[in-house]
Amino acid sequence: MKATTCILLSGLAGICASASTIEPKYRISPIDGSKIALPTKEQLAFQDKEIGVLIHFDISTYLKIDGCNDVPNYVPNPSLFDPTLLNTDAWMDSIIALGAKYATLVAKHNCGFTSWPSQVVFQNINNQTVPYNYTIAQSPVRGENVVESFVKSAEKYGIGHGFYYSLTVNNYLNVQDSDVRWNAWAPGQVNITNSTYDQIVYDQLSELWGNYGNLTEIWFDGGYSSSQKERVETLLQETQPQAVVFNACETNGTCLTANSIRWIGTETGQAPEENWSTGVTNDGGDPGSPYFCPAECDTTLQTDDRWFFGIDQPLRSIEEMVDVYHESVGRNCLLELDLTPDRSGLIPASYAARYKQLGDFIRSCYATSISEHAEHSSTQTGEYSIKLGYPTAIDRIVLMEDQSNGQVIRSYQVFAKIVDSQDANGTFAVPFNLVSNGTSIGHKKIDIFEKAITVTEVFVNTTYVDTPKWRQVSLHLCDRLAANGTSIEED
Ligand SMILES: *[C@@H]1O[C@H](CO)[C@@H](O)[C@H](O)[C@H]1NC(C)=O
Ligand SMILES: *[C@@H]1O[C@H](CO)[C@@H](O)[C@H](O)[C@H]1NC(C)=O
Ligand SMILES: *[C@@H]1O[C@H](CO)[C@@H](O)[C@H](O)[C@H]1NC(C)=O
Ligand SMILES: *[C@@H]1O[C@H](CO)[C@@H](O)[C@H](O)[C@H]1NC(C)=O
Ligand SMILES: *[C@@H]1O[C@H](CO)[C@@H](O)[C@H](O)[C@H]1NC(C)=O
Ligand SMILES: *[C@@H]1O[C@H](CO)[C@@H](O)[C@H](O)[C@H]1NC(C)=O
Ligand SMILES: *[C@@H]1O[C@H](CO)[C@@H](O)[C@H](O)[C@H]1NC(C)=O
Ligand SMILES: *[C@@H]1O[C@H](CO)[C@@H](O)[C@H](O)[C@H]1NC(C)=O
Ligand SMILES: *[C@@H]1O[C@H](CO)[C@@H](O)[C@H](O)[C@H]1NC(C)=O
Ligand SMILES: *[C@@H]1O[C@H](CO)[C@@H](O)[C@H](O)[C@H]1NC(C)=O
Ligand SMILES: CC(=O)N[C@H]1CO[C@H](CO)[C@@H](O)[C@@H]1O
Repeated sequence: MKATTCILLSGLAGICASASTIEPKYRISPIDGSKIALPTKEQLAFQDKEIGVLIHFDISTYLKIDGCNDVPNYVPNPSLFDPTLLNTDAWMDSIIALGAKYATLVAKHNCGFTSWPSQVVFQNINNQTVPYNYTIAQSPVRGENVVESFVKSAEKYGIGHGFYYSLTVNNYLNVQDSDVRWNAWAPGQVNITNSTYDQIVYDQLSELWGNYGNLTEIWFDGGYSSSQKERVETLLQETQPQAVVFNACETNGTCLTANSIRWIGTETGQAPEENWSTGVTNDGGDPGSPYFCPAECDTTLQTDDRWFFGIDQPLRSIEEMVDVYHESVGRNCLLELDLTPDRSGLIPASYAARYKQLGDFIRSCYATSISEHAEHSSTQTGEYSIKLGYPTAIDRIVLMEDQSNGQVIRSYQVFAKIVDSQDANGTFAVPFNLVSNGTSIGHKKIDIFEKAITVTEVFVNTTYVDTPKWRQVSLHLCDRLAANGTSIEED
């Protein structure tokens, strides 16, 4: 049952037409004169979070189809929304178990249903003032406010919170691609003008951005239209200047805010091997771009790119999710994993177990490093060395740049003195062997070697556009849990 392939429509940011108001910030390389894009402190703090969740819970949770995408005449009855065990603290248990540091809640998806009791009123086509009455207040759980409960829980658990609100589709208002359709009105829809639609968007964003504290992330699914841009930009500056905004840039660099985050271009959770913190296109980015704009890899735990809870929808295996971690966070991309409360309002137990399993793997492999007590040193020419006191088994390296003055490393090579007993012949006087190499490091790069090796020394060499500042270089041994495709059931 797979109706849509790309429910989030994330890549469609390029629909806004007004001129750029955000100038890129960069400095000039003292080495080759190239542009080095500079981050905002909010972007750096956001990249540090590494893992977040995108919570899909809405009237669509009660549908067979995965949300109101591509069904413009469908307005599900609000009486369907009936989470009898709703508890947003319970959501936080899974978020903490996964190791996520921020949570972005779908507050309004494409059906138009708002999971907070929106007080917005507007004029319909006959100039009557009517309420936006397609909200949780029209559902069986009237009196509840999912948005408010979620925010309180997130604050209680120390998780950054944000909102997803789609500006381009609203079935209740008969809107597709940011335009009110003139024909084909369907039951449950109200009749408005295009300018009324923009006003409703502005008023609802004012409620969301004005009443629920400082947001960590704002998620524009499919971007925003040219007629919406200016007021949205002003509201953003007035109410949430510190928020990072997903999909805030057009591919030519017209951005809503300097705190922009870009889409990686797929919903599989995989960044390209080479993925820069800079550039505004929906892919691996561009080391020469003057725009600092890190990528986010949004993906699902359920199979088939299913974002809302699906009855009997299988989950992706732990092996696949471990690969997703390495191909997102391990490739300088934020991992934003879908979190899927079911129709009761709770995270199903099997899902909760899988989130924890993934979090447990990440902690067991990366929370401590085998090289913590080794001798670390770096040079002014971009080299980094780790001398271990004794032959030590490792199977991977974690590289992190300090990007506060921009991402400067352009390529690297990792060498190790390997002393595996069958090769070493009792002497440590072995040469350095190349064990991994690559281009972009940025916030984090994880290289997993072909097999575990015993080493006495590891040496990293780089090319760069300014002397690198290392944040962390560490060695780890995690073996089977991390090998791509290796089954943990093989125990
Ligand atoms: C980006 O493209 C839009 C049209 O989509 C145009 O209005 C805007 O001026 C362009 N900005 C730049 C910086 O080229
Ligand atoms: C609604 O108000 C607008 C502007 O005041 C006017 O142009 C329009 O004719 C009115 N529509 C109806 C149906 O009265
Ligand atoms: C929504 O408001 C309209 C106009 O006031 C009204 O006709 C309709 O019955 C209301 N629907 C619900 C579910 O309250
Ligand atoms: C809204 O604008 C679009 C694009 O200009 C147009 O096709 C549509 O008819 C308009 N809708 C209404 C209700 O006027
Ligand atoms: C919406 O407005 C159009 C144009 O005025 C009209 O043809 C249609 O009947 C209206 N639909 C409803 C449900 O009011
Ligand atoms: C929200 O952020 C502003 C700065 O943008 C800060 O002054 C304010 O204290 C913050 N509020 C909370 C509740 O953290
Ligand atoms: C180990 O040492 C022996 C004796 O010197 C030599 O014949 C052999 O080739 C060495 N093996 C390796 C792998 O270097
Ligand atoms: C990594 O090393 C291989 C083998 O020497 C080489 O072909 C490749 O171009 C290198 N890649 C990078 C990004 O340096
Ligand atoms: C490190 O890179 C520099 C510059 O490319 C090069 O001169 C040097 O030989 C490299 N060192 C090693 C051990 O590869
Ligand atoms: C990693 O595993 C996936 C399936 O989970 C497979 O498609 C892919 O080819 C594997 N990659 C490598 C490098 O083994
Ligand atoms: C290895 C890889 O896929 N690199 C890609 C990184 O992103 C740039 C920009 O999209 C691509 O050109 C590279 O192919």
